[in-house]
Amino acid sequence: MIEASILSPNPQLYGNLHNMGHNVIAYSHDPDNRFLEEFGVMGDVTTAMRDPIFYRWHSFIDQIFQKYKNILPAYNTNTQLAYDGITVQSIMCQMNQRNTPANVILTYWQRGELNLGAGLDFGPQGNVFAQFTHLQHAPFSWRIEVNNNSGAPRRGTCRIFMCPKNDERGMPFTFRDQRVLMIEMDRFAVNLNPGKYPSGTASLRLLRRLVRAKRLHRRSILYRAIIWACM
Ligand SMILES: [Cu+2]
Repeated sequence: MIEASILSPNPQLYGNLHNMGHNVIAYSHDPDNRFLEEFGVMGDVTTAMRDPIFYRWHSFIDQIFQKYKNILPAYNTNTQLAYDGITVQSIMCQMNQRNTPANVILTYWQRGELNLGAGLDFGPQGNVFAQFTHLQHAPFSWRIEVNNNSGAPRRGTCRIFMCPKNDERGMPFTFRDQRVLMIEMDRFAVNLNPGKYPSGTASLRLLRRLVRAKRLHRRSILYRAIIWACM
């Protein structure tokens, strides 16, 4: 099994490829634990991204899914992907300031400071501050015009993805290549009353959801699998 969780049946038989890869790498310096070494950063979801092999391992897991999906028949866009009576008229994003152009978002570098004191188990006790520079973006909203022609209230899940249109030579991507480069920007449930109306959502919603999930994960290892699957 590639993405096992505590709910998976017969774990001894089906295994747990993604998570076991983390564990094997995390114990590669002391495989049979004869030196009683602690596990490396790949063994914990809060630190795994600090090891460069994290990205190689996740790419490998993604490729297994993509190889499998490539052998499946294409979805039928009428019967499997459409939502009867619901049509999206338009979608755009706009920064949360007056007179800003449509579909332009602003990113910039931001200096931050982090207290690493609680995460270090060597050296003197106390605060250890690290300064770092990270990518930030100006707040923006989505504006999605949706038409509900079904005559009844409907409920749906809105999922927004961002992906590059052109490759490094400026040539348009084929959809087959493009779809594996998509990043999920937001996901939320909506109630759609009959008629036509725009809906707007804050771009930070997804970030907040992830932060909440990470807090919950400390209490439940089920969330560990979910967060890893999201990364
Ligand atoms: Cu992983």
